[in-house]
Amino acid sequence: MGMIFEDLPTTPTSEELIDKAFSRAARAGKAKGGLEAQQSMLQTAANIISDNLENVVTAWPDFEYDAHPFYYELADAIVDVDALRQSLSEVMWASRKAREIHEEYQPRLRKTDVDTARKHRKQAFARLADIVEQVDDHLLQINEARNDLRHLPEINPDEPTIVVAGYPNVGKSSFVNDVTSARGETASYPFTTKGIGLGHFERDHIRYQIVDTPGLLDRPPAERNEIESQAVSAIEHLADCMLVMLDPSAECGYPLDSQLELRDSIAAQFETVPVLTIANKTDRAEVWDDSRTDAMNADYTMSVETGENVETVLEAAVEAVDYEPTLPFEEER
Ligand SMILES: Nc1nc2c(ncn2[C@@H]2O[C@H](COP(=O)(O)OP(=O)(O)OP(=O)(O)O)[C@@H](O)[C@H]2O)c(=O)[nH]1
Ligand SMILES: [Mg+2]
Repeated sequence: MGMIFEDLPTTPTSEELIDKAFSRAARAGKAKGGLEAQQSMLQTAANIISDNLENVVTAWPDFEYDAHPFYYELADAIVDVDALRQSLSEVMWASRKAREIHEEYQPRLRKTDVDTARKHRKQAFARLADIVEQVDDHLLQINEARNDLRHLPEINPDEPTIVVAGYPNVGKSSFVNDVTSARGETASYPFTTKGIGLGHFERDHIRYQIVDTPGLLDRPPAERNEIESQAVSAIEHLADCMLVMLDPSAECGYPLDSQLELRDSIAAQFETVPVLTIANKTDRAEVWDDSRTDAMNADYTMSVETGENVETVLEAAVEAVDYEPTLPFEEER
C-alpha cells in the first residue's frame, strides 16, 4: 500500500531515554547484590539504550525500496530526506556504541571488589549518557520528520489516478464532486492551504481515484515555491491522466491566454502522462466567440452546470488512463 509513514512511533528525546535506561537499571540493581547488581545495572542500561536507538531507526521504511516514488518525492518536499537519513545513521552509530561500551566495561565488573566495580559502572553510565546526548539533535529531527509525515492523507499511488488541474474557479471541484460518489473528501497537505480534493468512482469494477489540486496546479510554474514545485514532481508519479480544465468565459477571473499558458506548461512538464484539455462552462458559450474556441483547441467541451458532456469527459479520461489491472497470479512473475 501507498502510505508508509503513518505507523511511525514517537522518537524519545535523549533525556527521556537516559532517564528510562538509568531508572530501570537502578531497579534491576536493587533486585540483586554485590558485583551482580553492578553487572545487572550496566546490562540493563546499555540494552535499553541500544535497543531503543535501534528501534528508532528500524521503524523507518527504506525510502528507496519501500516508498512509492510519489511518496518518496512528497516526503522529500516536506522533510529533507538526505538530512533525515544522516540523522538515522548517527542514531544507529550511537546504538552500536552503547553495545561497545557494554562489552568494554563488562569484564571490569568481574573478579574485583564492589567499590571498584561501582566506580567502573558509573564511568560506563557517564559514557552511555554522553553517547545519547551526542545524538540529541538527531533524535529531535527524526521526531519532527515523523510528525510532519505521519498525517499525509491516504492517496493510493497504486490506484489508477486522474489529476485535475486548472486556474481557480474554472470548475475543478464541481467536476470532481459531480463524478464521484463520496462528496467533499478533502485531504490537507502541508504545502497547500487549500486541501487536495480526493474522490473515487468505479468503471468495470475498477476503482479510479480523482485528485483535485488547488494551490498547486492552478498557476504558472514560476509562481510556485520550491516545496510546491517538488510536490508537483511528486504528482508526476501519481497521475495516469491529467485533465487541464479551462474556463473560456474567463468568468473565473483569469484571461484565457493565461489559462492556455498554464495548460502548455503542464503538458510540457507531464510529458509522459496523457494530458486532455477540457473547456468547461459551455452553458456560458454566448460570452465567447469562435476565435477563443480555435485558440483553445480543446479535446472536449462540457458544462458541469448542465451536465452536458460530463460523462463523455470522464470516459475519455478512463480511456486515457488505459489501466490494465494486474491479476494476483501475475504479480510474482
Ligand atoms: N456557468 C457555469 N458555472 C460553473 C460550471 N462549473 C462550475 N461552475 C461554477 O464556477 C465556480 C467555481 O467552481 P469550482 O468548482 O469551485 O472551481 P475550482 O476550479 O474548484 O476553484 P478552486 O477550488 O478555487 O481552484 C462555482 O461557482 C461553480 O458553480 C459550469 O459548467 N458552468
Ligand atoms: Mg476547488
